[in-house]
Amino acid sequence: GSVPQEIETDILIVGAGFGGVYLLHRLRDELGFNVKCFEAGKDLGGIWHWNCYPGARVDSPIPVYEYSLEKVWKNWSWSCKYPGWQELRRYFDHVEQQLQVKKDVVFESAVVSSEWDEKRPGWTVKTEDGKTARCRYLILATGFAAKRNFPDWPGLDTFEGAIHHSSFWPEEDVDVAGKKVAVIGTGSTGIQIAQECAKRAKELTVFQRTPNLCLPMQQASLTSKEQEDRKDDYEQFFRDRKSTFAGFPFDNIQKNTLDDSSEEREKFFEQLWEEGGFKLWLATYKDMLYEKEANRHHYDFWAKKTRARITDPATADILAPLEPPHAFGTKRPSLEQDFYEQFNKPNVHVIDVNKNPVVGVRPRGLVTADGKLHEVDLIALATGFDSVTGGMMNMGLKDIDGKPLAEKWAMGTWSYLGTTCNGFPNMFFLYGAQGPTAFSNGPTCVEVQGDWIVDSIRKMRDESIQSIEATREAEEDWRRKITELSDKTLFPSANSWYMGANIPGKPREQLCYAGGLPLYQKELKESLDEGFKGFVVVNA
Ligand code: NA7
Repeated sequence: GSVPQEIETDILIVGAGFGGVYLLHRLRDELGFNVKCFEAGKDLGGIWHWNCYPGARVDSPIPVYEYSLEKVWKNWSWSCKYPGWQELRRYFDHVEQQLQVKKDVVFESAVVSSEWDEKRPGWTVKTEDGKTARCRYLILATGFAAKRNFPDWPGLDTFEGAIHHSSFWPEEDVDVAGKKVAVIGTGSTGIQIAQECAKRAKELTVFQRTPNLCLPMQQASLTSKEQEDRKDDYEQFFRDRKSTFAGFPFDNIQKNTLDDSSEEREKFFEQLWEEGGFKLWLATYKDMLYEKEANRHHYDFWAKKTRARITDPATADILAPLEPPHAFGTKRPSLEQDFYEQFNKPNVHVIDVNKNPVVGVRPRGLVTADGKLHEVDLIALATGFDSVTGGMMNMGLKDIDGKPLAEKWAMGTWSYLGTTCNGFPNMFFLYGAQGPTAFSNGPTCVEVQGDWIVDSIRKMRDESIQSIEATREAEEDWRRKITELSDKTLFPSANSWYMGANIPGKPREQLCYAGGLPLYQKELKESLDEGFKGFVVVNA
């Protein structure tokens, strides 16, 4: 049907991924609010709408990586532990069938401005194509990867082959068979693209800046029967999921790395390796992310296991060097299946762009500092995002005094609870800055934060509160907590997107809450229980 150019609604959500859809459903169907959603893409799914590059697959196993809503899980089953993007898209089709959210989502509507209107009071939000929405509450569910990062190489636009950023891959499948492919970047995305393309391309060259300390996925197919048999425990499972540090059904053990003998340690590491996924990262000794020596034991085990899979020693030195490029787990490890074995093929190469950087692009390929032209037909840019803060700073949000958020955050990030900002009354966000975002499973995190947003809005309605606005002091306190929690860990020592260090010129700071979900939920609860502690409350 036709979409009105002027929308009036109680609540406007931006983004229809995991977070946005959850909130739309709860606020509309449970609380009875009038809710609308602007979504830049053409369908539900957020990152799973955008990610259709070859090999795109989730790195958290189901049922951790799904909604806890019974209506959704009760008649859904997956084909495997770590589903690919096609299946995640089908999941969102199923979500739609169960929740009917689409009638309230306006697609292809990228938000370009948002201003506070003191008279109503509320927000006026505009989209690129001229639509306007007026709302009392504004919720940003735009995720941590809404702004792409491109290399600034001279000549990029002169390239005559195909060039695609991972999050903007063409809908129609790009066939790499018989083609020479370059993959730039080895984050989670680059690893997946390379692993997949190596099996079909004529030649594959991976341009690696930092080795990814990949963990074994241990993928497995699943039957519906197996899943149905477990469903009696799902309610408990989803409750437990919120009670661990990272929102997974496991946690680090209450032991330090050096408490065990080297034989015991080796045995334990082997077990975590066999179980696979993030276990060596998140179900290991409790001091791994805090103590250098403990961390080094993890790295050495990882390097030993990984080097054994790579036949050429020079290649092994690039992909899995003996000296750690950064402390283990201080950058996001990707999950792989047979990534390392690909480099044992004669047509698959890796180039260390730290030693030999790309200096420019020519019509037929990439030129490295040693003067070599690497001729390719397709460049896959897996160069990531202006993560966590970039998306929110890129949508024209202004505070009550008309000051852009991009200006407020130019020298560093300030929020309260990772869900609200001073100067932005009745605006909430989730899975973004200063929340548990980078250090927690997405669906768990958005439900934790989403539930708090729902509870807050319900409380405001029940108590006739017109607006809440985080105080500047509360923001300063929160920022201090973010920094203190992070400074105890080894995270600040790595050049990661967690630290804003992947984008030239971006302030170096911890962008996420490193205290774990239980402590985070305590903070959220405390603010609500103490009558919006840390907020200025205006009664209607
Ligand atoms: P990431 O994790 O930010 O990875 C981007 C990769 O691209 C990373 O290896 C970067 O190296 C590399 N990069 C970035 N710019 C360049 C240039 N100019 N030259 C060479 N290499 C470059 O993004 P992903 O999309 O893989 O993953 C994002 C998140 O999605 C991931 O963490 C999961 O949570 C899911 P660097 O490491 O900075 O040296």
